[in-house]
Amino acid sequence: MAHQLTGEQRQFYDENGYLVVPGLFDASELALYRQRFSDIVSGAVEAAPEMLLMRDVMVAKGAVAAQSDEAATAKVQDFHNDPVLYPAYSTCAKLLDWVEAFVGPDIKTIHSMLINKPPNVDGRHPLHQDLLYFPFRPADQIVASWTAIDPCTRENGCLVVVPGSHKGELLPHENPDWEFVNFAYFGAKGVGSHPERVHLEMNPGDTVFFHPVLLHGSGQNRTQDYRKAISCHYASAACQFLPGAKPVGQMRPYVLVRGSEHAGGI
Ligand SMILES: O=C(O)CCC(=O)C(=O)O
Repeated sequence: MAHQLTGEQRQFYDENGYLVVPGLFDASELALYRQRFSDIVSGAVEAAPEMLLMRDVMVAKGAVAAQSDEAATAKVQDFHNDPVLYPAYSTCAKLLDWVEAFVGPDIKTIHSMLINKPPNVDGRHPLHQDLLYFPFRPADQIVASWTAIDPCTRENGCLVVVPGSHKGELLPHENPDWEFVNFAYFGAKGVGSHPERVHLEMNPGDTVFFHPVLLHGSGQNRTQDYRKAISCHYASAACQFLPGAKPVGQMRPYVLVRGSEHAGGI
């Protein structure tokens, strides 16, 4: 059943384009995600079909010698076939109850990631808008969940958002002019680091829901600890493809996880 947002929460989301929910996941749930990530990147378990394991660009280019698989990995992406992460995070009822408050009762998962920010690499993610990656609309029926697995601080590269930027347009994106940029970490053109950005420092288990047009990114991890987060994007099954657009395909299926399909929907 949909979580009922308070008037204050609804107003905050509408005005700012994001909402932080403290303590949505507990330590045992976060430990499960952490362990599964470790097992996947070390090869202790086989990566699920269609899952992408992405090495940090500095490691891949030999600029940094990583001491472990964990130190070498920027993220695992598209874990919709993983028998642990997907049910334990993306389709868990308490998360879907919140998602329903943003996108309505008919919910599809459209993308998933466990993001690792290891020490000793650049690892920055420039300010960008996730709608770039979704060939369907309306944007208001798409939402991201992003849950801190570790404490996320300014020092270790917490999420950064530009409040209210979701009211703007989808901007053109490009590779930032940095020496080391992870694969497909595009930045919104002309935005830079934006003077109105806000750092979302979060405790483990805190979850932020955000709009796909919200400008967001993250900084470098300047500590010697890891900064992990788990994230999933959701859309209403009623969303419709843009003219001429096609589903991304088998590699990233849109999976109905609550409610009903819509004729002509994604
Ligand atoms: O977790 C992060 O560092 C940022 C992730 C992000 O914004 C993304 O992958 O779109």
